[in-house]
Amino acid sequence: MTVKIPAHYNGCETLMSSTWHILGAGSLGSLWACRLARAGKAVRLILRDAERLKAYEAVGGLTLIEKGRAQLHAIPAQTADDSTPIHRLLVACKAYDAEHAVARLAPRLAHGAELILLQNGLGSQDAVANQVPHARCIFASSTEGAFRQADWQVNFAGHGFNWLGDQANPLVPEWLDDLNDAAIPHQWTPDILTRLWRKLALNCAINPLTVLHDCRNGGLEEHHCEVATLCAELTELLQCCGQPEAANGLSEEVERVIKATAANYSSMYQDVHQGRRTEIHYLLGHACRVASRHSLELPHLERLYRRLLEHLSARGLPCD
Ligand code: NAD
Ligand code: KPL
Repeated sequence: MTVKIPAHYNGCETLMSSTWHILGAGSLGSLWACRLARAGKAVRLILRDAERLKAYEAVGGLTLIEKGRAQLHAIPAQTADDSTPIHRLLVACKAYDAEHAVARLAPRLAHGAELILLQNGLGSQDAVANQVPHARCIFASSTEGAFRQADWQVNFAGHGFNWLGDQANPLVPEWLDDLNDAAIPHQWTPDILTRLWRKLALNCAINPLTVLHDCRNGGLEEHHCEVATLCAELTELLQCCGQPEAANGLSEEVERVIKATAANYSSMYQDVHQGRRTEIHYLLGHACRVASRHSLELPHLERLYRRLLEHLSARGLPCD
C-alpha cells in the first residue's frame, strides 16, 4: 500500500507507505493493531524474535476481547530482522524497552519516517528521538486501558483517550484519519508535554503510595496529608520546570482520581504484585532527576523515591 505525500512534506517528493508497523504485541500495541486492522488498514506487528514469531503464527493472529466478544485478527507479523522499510512505527513497548527496541529498527526507518511513542512517563521519548534524528517522533499520552490474560489476546478494559503531539512541529499528520476510521479516540495537541507531565504527576502522587501502603487507590483517602504534601511538591516542580498548566489544580485532580478509581489497583501496584518490572525510572525517577537538575529540594518526593527503590529491591525487582 503506497500513497504519494505532498512535496512540502520534507522538502522533496517521497513515496510514503501507509502501513502501520507496530512494535510490541502487548496490551496497548495489540489494542491499536486490532482496531486498525478491523478498519481495513495495513498493519504489521514487529515481534521480539523468531521464536515469538513462530508462536504467534501458530495461533494465527491477535484476539481482541471487547464487551465480552472475542474476535481474531490475522495480522501479519515479522521480527526486527525483516528488510522492508518502515515509514510509520507505533512504539508500544514499555518505557524501559523503547530505546533499545527502536535502535534495532533504526536501519529500517525511511527518511522522514514517523514514530508514535506510546510510553507512559517521561525520559524514554527523548532517548528514542536522539537515536533517530532522521525521523519525526510524535509523543502520545493514553488513558485507554487494556490488559492481557493470555499471549496474543487483549482485553479492552477501559475506554479512555489518546493525546498526540509533536512539540517541534505542529503539522498534523495525514494518518490521523486512520485513527478516525479505526474509532481510536484521539486529539492532536501542541501541548503534549503538558499532558505527559500532568499524567506523570498524577502517577507520582498515587502509584508509589498504593505500593507502599499495600492498598487500592481508594485506600489513599486515609493518607490525605501524605498525598497533599506530595502534590504540593509536584506542583512546585511543574512550575519550576516550565509546566505551570500541568500544575493547575493538581491536588484537586489527584483527590478526584483517587475517588473515581477507588476500587482499582494502580498500574504500579499491579506490576509489583505480579513481580513485573515497573516504569519507576520514567515516573518518580524522572521527577527527582529534573528537580535535582533545577537544584530544587523536594524532600518528601525524594524520600518516597528512596522508600520505593528499597521496596522494589527487597522483592528482587529492578530499580531502573
Ligand atoms: P505490555 O508489557 O503489555 O506490552 C509491551 C510489549 O512490548 C510486550 O509484548 C513486549 O514483549 C514487547 N516488546 C518489548 N521490547 C520489544 C522489542 N524489542 N521488540 C518487540 N517487542 C518488544 O505493555 P503495555 O501495557 O501495552 O504498555 C505499553 C506502554 O503504554 C507503557 O509505557 C504503559 O505505561 C503505557 N500505557 C499502558 C496502558 C494499558 O492499559 N496497558 C494504558 C496507558 C498507558
Ligand atoms: O494512571 C493510573 C495508573 O494506575 O497508572 C491512575 C489510575 C491515574 C493512578 O495513578
